[in-house]
Amino acid sequence: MRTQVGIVGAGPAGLMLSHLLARAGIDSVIVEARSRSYVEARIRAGVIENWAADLLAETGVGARMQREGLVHEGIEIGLNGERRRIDFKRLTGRGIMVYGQHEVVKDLIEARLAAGGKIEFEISDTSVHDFDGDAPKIRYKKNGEAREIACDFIAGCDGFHGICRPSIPNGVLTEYDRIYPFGWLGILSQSPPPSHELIYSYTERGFGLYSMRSSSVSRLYLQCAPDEDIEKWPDDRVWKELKARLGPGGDKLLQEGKVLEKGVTAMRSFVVEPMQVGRLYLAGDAAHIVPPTGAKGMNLAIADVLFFSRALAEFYRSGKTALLEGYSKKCLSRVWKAQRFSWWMTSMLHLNPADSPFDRRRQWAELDYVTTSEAASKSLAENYVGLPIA
Ligand code: FAS
Ligand code: PHB
Repeated sequence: MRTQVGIVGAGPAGLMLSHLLARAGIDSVIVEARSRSYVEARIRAGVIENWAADLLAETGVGARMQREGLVHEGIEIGLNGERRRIDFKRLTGRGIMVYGQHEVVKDLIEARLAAGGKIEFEISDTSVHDFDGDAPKIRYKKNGEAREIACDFIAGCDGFHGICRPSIPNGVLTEYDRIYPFGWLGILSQSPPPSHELIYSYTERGFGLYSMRSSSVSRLYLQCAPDEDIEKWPDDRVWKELKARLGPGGDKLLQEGKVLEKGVTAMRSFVVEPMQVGRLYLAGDAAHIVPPTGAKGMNLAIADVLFFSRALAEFYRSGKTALLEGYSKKCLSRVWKAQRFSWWMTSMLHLNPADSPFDRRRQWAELDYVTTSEAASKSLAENYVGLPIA
């Protein structure tokens, strides 16, 4: 098989890249290890930055998001139960879209297949070759049959545990990594959220996040140990702790319901530099991971592939390679700002077991400052809704 751009991975990065390339008249093929039903059911991110929601809508894949998504104009930060609102609309003129990542994936898959796009699901033994030249190849197996895609470029959109980044020879990449001493225990529940906006709740018991997918489906998280044993968290214990981390009166605020999904996610900050080697370009989680406190993961993936699609469009239109050569620098400028914000939100809101009493007082002062200062809350707001996409 031959195509212009071979894409490994049908997550938000790979699917959005294929969609943007198709709109530029550039052919691509996606190879995906999992089944369509698996990737469409994988519950992950929930917040779409303002510019990304506009991009989905402007490029024709945002209709259901605009119908079913929730436009939020702020969040609340809880300080041991006292909730203080950060008014995004007043501070930045913009809001966010709350719409599950798995819904975005469904919309993109449907759009790609309807447009005749090629997505090979349930493949195995993926490998990438010859990306140091101008005729790279992707090899894989489908139903046990060996196949090969000859292409001009390979997009490594295969996430943190994919094969593209590890296929780059030793000594080329520099890795930056920070592991956090806590994780999140998350549930998806058939129950109404405690508020119509997200609550990021700091308490002396630990952090709690109260998000949602609709007015009747909640997405709720508890700070826990990074290797927390989920077996020790039956539903009633999860509900009890979620209520406690809303502060006094939390038991009246949070209604219980059927738990549809439960899982523990560890937390890390990770970046590789550069994000391109020869004709292999890394995008999304294949190149960087952020702790989810800043709701940046999926949004960074979409930004990476927007930049890559512009670079490819310039190349195929004019033969110019300036944007291709500048891909990594362009992406990393945004990635590192999102890393900073995600680290800051995570450090400000979570109880770090290594913290001293001084650290706890300093942390409280930071929360108090951010929620009462116009300048500080504006800084949080502009990062949360999404820095301008140039
Ligand atoms: P993805 O990991 O989404 O997609 C990569 C795709 O490549 C997958 O479909 C995978 O099956 C495929 N693949 C991997 N290896 C392959 C191979 N060898 N051959 C073919 N295909 C292969 N972000 C937030 O903002 N908020 C959150 O609450 C949040 N929660 C998360 C929870 C979990 C458990 C995880 C792991 C991540 C979470 N994230 C969250 C981050 C997440 O949303 C990512 O940022 C987002 O999925 C990035 O999209 P992609 O880069 O496309 O990578
Ligand atoms: C979610 O709704 O899954 C979500 C929202 C905000 C975050 C992380 C996750 O910071």
